[in-house]
Amino acid sequence: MAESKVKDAPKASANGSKSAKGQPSKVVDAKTGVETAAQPAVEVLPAAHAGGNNSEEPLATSPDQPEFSKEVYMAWYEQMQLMRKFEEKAGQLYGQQKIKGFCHLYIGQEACVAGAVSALEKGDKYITAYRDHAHPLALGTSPNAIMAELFAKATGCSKGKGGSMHMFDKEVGFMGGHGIVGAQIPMGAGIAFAEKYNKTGKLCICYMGDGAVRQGALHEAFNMAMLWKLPVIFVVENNGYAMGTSVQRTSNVTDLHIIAEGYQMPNEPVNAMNVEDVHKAVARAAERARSGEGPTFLEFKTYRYKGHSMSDPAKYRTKEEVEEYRHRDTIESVRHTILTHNMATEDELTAIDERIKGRVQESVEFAENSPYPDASELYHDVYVQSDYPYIHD
Ligand SMILES: Cc1ncc(C[n+]2csc(CCOP(=O)(O)OP(=O)(O)O)c2C)c(N)n1
Ligand SMILES: [Mg+2]
Repeated sequence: MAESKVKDAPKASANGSKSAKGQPSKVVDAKTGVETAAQPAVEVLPAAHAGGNNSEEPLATSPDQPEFSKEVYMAWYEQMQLMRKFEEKAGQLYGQQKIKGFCHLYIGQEACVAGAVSALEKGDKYITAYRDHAHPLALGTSPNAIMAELFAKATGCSKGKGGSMHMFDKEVGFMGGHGIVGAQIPMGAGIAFAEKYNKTGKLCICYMGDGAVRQGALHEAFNMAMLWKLPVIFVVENNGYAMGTSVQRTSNVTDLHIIAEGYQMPNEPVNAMNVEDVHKAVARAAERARSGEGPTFLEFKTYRYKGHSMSDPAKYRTKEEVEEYRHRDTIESVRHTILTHNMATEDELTAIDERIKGRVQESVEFAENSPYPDASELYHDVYVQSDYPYIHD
């Protein structure tokens, strides 16, 4: 078994019967006999998800006793701060028209990736939609290569031909950013099939947005993934909106994880403003996948602070709603835990912040000084098969 990215991160228990808090991780429905993941108590979330105002609630991550080691909290802090600072800079550069085309920022959703990376192993595969800068950053792709991709430069991780929505880095297990809503769902199942077929012991975690669960392909993929017990973790990042349309306006079912019930697929909601909860849920699902029990569907209840893309002024939601989520910001929560439990001092965290800002600035300089791809690149990487017979000059 390859080691976990964050070494001290606790794994789910070996027999799979208990969660990190000692709660059962599976429940059996008395009527149907169907075994599903236990539904841990998920904190009631603010307006976009529950229609309530919880602004008086404390920060998401400030337990009396930290559940994870100092190394884990520090790794989460660094990873999420890198994602945040990188994207803040990308947003600025987009405003200056140095980055063109589409650009969808992940700001606010960082825990969805950081908590998964700490729970999974090297060699596991990740696939997502077009909101895809954070995944490779957390997996270890050089920020230079990601920034260069945003600049459409030849040194980018997709050779400057993918742009913001189509980051790829096979070396770290990142199987891409995908622009067609829901397209990555059957691909995620396919990757998991390959892992099972090749007996690698690895799994695929497949992210999608709340808008994507309306795609027919999801149902076909869920059916086959359950039938063949594929090692896949499907994750819906329910950030409350698909572009400007709220979940409530598009679906009778607003607790999206229960969509999996039709396939008897274990599923659970997760408060994804809390990186610890994300880690624990992914660890439970990974254990299930690796032990041959098949897929899990996790609903990450999360929020994006910015508009859908850079061209969205986000007039469909109130400032108060955004503020409610900012109040439970995942990076601030981890920072709070680190300081409260003397894992690091303010000065040490400030030094980390400065180092990250320097790293981001370095990536901008690298991108600016890199060349654009040569015109001949147009014909490369279109098909895997180099002698594909249907390409004509
Ligand atoms: C098949 C398809 N239909 C429509 C679009 C246009 N489109 C791009 S993003 C988007 C909304 C998706 O929202 P969601 O899945 O919730 O993801 P989020 O942006 O919130 O991360 C739509 C409809 C598309 N890219 N692909
Ligand atoms: Mg959404």
